[in-house]
Amino acid sequence: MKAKEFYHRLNPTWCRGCGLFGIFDAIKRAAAALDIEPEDLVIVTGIGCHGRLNNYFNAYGFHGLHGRATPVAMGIKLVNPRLHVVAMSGDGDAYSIGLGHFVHALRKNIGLTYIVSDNRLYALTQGQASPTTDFGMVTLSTPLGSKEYPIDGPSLALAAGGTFIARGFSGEVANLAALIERGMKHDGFALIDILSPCVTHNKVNTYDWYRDHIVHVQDLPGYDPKDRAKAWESLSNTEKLAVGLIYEEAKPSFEELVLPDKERPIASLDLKVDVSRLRKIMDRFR
Ligand SMILES: Cc1ncc(C[n+]2csc(CCOP(=O)(O)OP(=O)(O)O)c2C)c(N)n1
Ligand code: SF4
Repeated sequence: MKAKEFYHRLNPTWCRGCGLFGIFDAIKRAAAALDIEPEDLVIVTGIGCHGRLNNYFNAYGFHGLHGRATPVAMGIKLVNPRLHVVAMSGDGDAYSIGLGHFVHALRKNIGLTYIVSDNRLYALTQGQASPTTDFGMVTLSTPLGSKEYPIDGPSLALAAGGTFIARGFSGEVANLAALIERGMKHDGFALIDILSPCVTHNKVNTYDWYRDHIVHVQDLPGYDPKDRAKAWESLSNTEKLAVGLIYEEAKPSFEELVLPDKERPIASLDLKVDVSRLRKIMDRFR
């Protein structure tokens, strides 16, 4: 497969220079490197600028409700675990309205690749503060500077029992594609949180700002992504944001534990439905 085979005829409408272009490119490169056929790939998105992404893929897509990318993706994965299911959110979609779903998907270790485009604000709605907005930052909804302390997706993921936790930067597409490829191969829930500039509404966290504020974990002496203590240490550094594969652990995935046969989609099982019972229930609500 070539990355271009995943291109759809529609051209992205994102602003010129948006970090979402780098993410888009990296997902396609990862899917091509894994030789995934377009019909075996599903992209599920939430609501936001990131939510346009599934429209530009030559693959299956589902544009869900705000904050609901993970539950939709979980449903798809459980019904047909042979599919590669990539869920995509913004920082608002994932860490604000979708936070409960995020934490439960993590603890279940369900086999999704979850990509969060973190531009540190709500972009589609014109730049309000989000849960990852820096303290003191002036946004459309915080004209006097945000008075809330930000939260960090990868740290939350580690606390919730995440088994694959990575952070990428949309300005480093080759590294990002390699991280996504690894995440797609992971057996269980893989979070790839991506530092991704919104060139229109966020004039603080720019490409140059990120380049000055990131550290690649593979450059840290003795870094081992299997070492939980090292992962905490790297995530605790708020001056230099840890980028790369931060933590990885082998644990059975949810679908492996709950499905009778991972290779046989639920859709193909002979699940006997008692139609008369169903009708009775429906009649009660007519
Ligand atoms: C239930 C619900 N609440 C609020 C909105 C309005 N809304 C649309 S997009 C959005 C935030 C988008 O921010 P984020 O998820 O970070 O995505 P981005 O646009 O930055 O990619 C909000 C609040 C909505 N569509 N649905
Ligand atoms: S508003 Fe920001 S996040 Fe949305 S497309 Fe433009 S640059 Fe990208």
